[in-house]
Amino acid sequence: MSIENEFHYSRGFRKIHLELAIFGSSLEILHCVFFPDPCFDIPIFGVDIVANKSNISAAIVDLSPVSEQLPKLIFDQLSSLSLPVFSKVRTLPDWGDIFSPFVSFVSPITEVEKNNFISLVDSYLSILISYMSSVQPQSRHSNSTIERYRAQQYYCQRQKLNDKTRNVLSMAFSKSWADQYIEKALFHCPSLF
Ligand code: BLA
Repeated sequence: MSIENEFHYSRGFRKIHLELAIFGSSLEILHCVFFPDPCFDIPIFGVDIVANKSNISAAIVDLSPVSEQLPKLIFDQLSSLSLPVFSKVRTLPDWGDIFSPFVSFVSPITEVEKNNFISLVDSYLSILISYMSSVQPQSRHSNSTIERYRAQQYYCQRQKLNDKTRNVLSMAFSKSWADQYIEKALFHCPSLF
C-alpha cells in the first residue's frame, strides 16, 4: 500500500493537493483538490477517481461554489461546454450538497468514456486557470472573504462525512490514523486570521 502526496500553493490557492493512493493490487485512488485563498472569488476544484481491478467505480469532477453562485464568467463557460454522455451516471450522496450543478459523477466504462472524463477534467481546469488571471483579491476582513471562508469550512465538513474514504483509510492504517489524516491532510481548514 502506498500514498503519495504533493502539496503546493500559489497566487489564489491556499492549498493544491494531489494524491495518488494504491491499496494492494485492488484499489487505486486519485484525489485532487485546489482549495482557494478565501480572499479570491474562486470555486473549489475537486477530482476523485476510484478504480478497482476491473473498473472505475467512481469518477467525479466539479468546480464547487464558495458563494451563493459560481462567478458569472465560470458559470457561462461551464454552461457552454458540450458535456459528454456517460452510460452510468451515479447519484450523489446526501453530503453532496456542496457540489455545483455542473458536477459530473459517473462510472466511465469504455475507453471513450474514460477519455471523455479526462477531457472534462481538463476543461474544468482550463476554465479555472484562465479565470484566475483576471480575478483580484479582496481584503481578508471583507464580508465576502469571510463568507467564502465559511463555505470552504462547510465543504470540508461535508467531505468528512464520506464514510467510504474513512473506511478505506481505517482498514489500511487504523481508525485514529484515518481520522487524523482526513482532519489534518485531506480536509484541513485553518482559521482565516
Ligand atoms: C467515493 N471515495 C469514494 C469511494 C472510495 C473512496 C473507496 C467509494 C467508491 C464508489 O462509491 O464507487 C476513497 N477517496 C477515497 C480515499 C481517498 C479519496 C481513500 O480521495 C483519499 C485517500 N472525494 C474526495 C473529493 C471528492 C470526493 C475531493 O476526496 C469530490 C470532488 C467525492 N468520493 C466522492 C464521492 C464518492 C466518493 C461523491 C461517492 C460516495 C458515495 O456514493 O457514498
